[in-house]
Amino acid sequence: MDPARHWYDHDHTLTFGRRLPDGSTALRWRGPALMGIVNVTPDSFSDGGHLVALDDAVESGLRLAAEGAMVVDVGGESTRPGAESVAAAEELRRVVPVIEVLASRGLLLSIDTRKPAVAAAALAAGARIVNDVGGLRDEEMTALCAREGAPVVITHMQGEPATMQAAPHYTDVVTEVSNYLRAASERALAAGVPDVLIDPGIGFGKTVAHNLALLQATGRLVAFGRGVLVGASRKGFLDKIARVPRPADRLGGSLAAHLAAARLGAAMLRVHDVEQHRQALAVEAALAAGLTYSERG
Ligand code: HH2
Repeated sequence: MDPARHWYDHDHTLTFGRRLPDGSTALRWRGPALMGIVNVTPDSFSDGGHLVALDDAVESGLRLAAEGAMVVDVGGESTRPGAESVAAAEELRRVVPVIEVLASRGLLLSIDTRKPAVAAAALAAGARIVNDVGGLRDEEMTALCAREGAPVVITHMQGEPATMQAAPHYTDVVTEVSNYLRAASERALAAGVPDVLIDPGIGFGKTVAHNLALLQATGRLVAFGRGVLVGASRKGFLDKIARVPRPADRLGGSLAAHLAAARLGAAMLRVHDVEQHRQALAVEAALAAGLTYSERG
């Protein structure tokens, strides 16, 4: 981040290997952008439930975009601690129809998956960005994104979702996560992936202390010169700090964590509550601008 400029007017870019609908090959934005979350992860997936899930997912994607999400992230496998993995065929069945509809409505979509087969189908259906919480550990995923010209969100995760919260351990969490993200980005770019965002992976094999250290060190990741994505929305560490057992009640904690990351230069925030984050960022930016703030009408 350019130290001469405030976080709220820093320019960010994400480069694509294929043209976007407006003919450009780069997405440019100013200040922290919002990535809205659409989960297509129903517990049971009867045929009746499928239609309901499709309608709900499409409606929520459109709403998040209308509220100000620059990107809408569609996922068909929960990666919450303890979650079991889902077969690729099932994940595909969940996400592809949603992506087809939302892409046809002009939304910029990312596919949240660790599976190359799911990413390939999602890109073919109209998604543009791959959000790989597996952190591009799979070479097939790297090759696919290079071939398809899709930029990737590279996320750090220690272990696998089923067991990652059992006993997270680091000697120096910030250095280890930074080194991982730096090496993974360099590998991806050398393999032909057009661009990356890097993500410390809040809650992915981390204790409360690890998550706090990483949020506080957002600036160290920003200094690599790649956009930094932070996803703390409704995560379990907020409950441990502020005692909020129900994830849907964790908006206040999510906002506090994300505003801290924004002030330290995060380029994108992955959130469930787009409208409330848009408001909070607008006020935070106005306050930070202080006397230099001018009415925008
Ligand atoms: N967190 C979740 C899922 N995908 N992607 C990125 N880049 N960063 C994250 O922190 C991240 C992510 C959390 O997992 P899930 O269990 O799917 O819940 P939800 O998608 O509702 O946040």
